[in-house]
Amino acid sequence: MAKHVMIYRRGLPEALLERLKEHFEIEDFSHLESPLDDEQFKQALTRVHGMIGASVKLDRSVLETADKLEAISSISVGVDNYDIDFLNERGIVLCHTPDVLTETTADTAFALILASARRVVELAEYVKSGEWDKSLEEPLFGVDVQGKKLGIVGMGRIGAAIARRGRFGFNMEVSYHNRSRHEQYEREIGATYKELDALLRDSDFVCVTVPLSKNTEKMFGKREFELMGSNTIFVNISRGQVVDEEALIEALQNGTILGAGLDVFVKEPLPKDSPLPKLKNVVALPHIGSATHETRYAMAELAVDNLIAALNGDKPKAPYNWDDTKK
Ligand code: 8YV
Repeated sequence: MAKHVMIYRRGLPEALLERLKEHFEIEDFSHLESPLDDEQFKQALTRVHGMIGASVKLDRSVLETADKLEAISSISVGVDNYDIDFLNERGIVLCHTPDVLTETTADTAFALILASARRVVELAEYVKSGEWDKSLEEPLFGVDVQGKKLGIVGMGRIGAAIARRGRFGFNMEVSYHNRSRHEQYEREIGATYKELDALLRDSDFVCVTVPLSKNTEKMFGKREFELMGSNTIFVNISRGQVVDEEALIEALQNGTILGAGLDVFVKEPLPKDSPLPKLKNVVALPHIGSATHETRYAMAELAVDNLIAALNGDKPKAPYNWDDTKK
């Protein structure tokens, strides 16, 4: 009998759905905005061997009844929606989609750096609303990107791709902070390792790419924004929860920092009453990090390959918690 696979949140391109159908019985819940409240979804959890999707918090309480579950294939690189300890206890394989989204996500970071520094959104709005009636004067000038100091917090694959853009595309002086040093990036990109406080103090642009974990939750608060100072632009493409959002709003309103480019927020979609998108010194995007046609297809394709391999008992291309000793 074919194994059952659930698609939760985020539909798959037709060709990839067909591939899955060749191998498995599909239970498609991708149309639900809040699957966790759905009775049929809850019942299906007790039947499925595999799950594929993204952007739903599948913690212990949700998966408690998923007795047959062997593998989850997340269409994301971030794995903060999963309880890794629980998955390990149950021997459930978790796969994700690194590499294929690295360059696109780094492009998003750079779009935010440029848009914030040169006030692209604010000034495009100024033209659109018909306010442009004389040549631009100083109050509307931006700040340079090229030649400035770029500090990357979290030097993984995406951090390194941002660093390359800064160093080789914009002649920036790059420093980074990471749990461990990456001498390879230091050689290749000429990035300098710094302690976090020193990096925050010294950088014109602070770009955050750390994964969300207990250690990184609210890593950026009042103290960190004060260290950055009034000439610094803060860019976050990782997860909203790494920031104390109240402190960020205050820092932006008070001019403690110059501005922010934000792709991620504590609550997504951003609540309508959030002051963030209304602030002139904020460029806010709707979590577009990897959202291009090409990259989202590549992510879905890798996720499908991962799931087929995992449910066949083979090592997937991108497992997150694969235990070689057990297979
Ligand atoms: C996606 C991401 O938005 O891969 C990640 O971790 O944050 C983004 O690429 C994600 O798949 C959530 O839908």
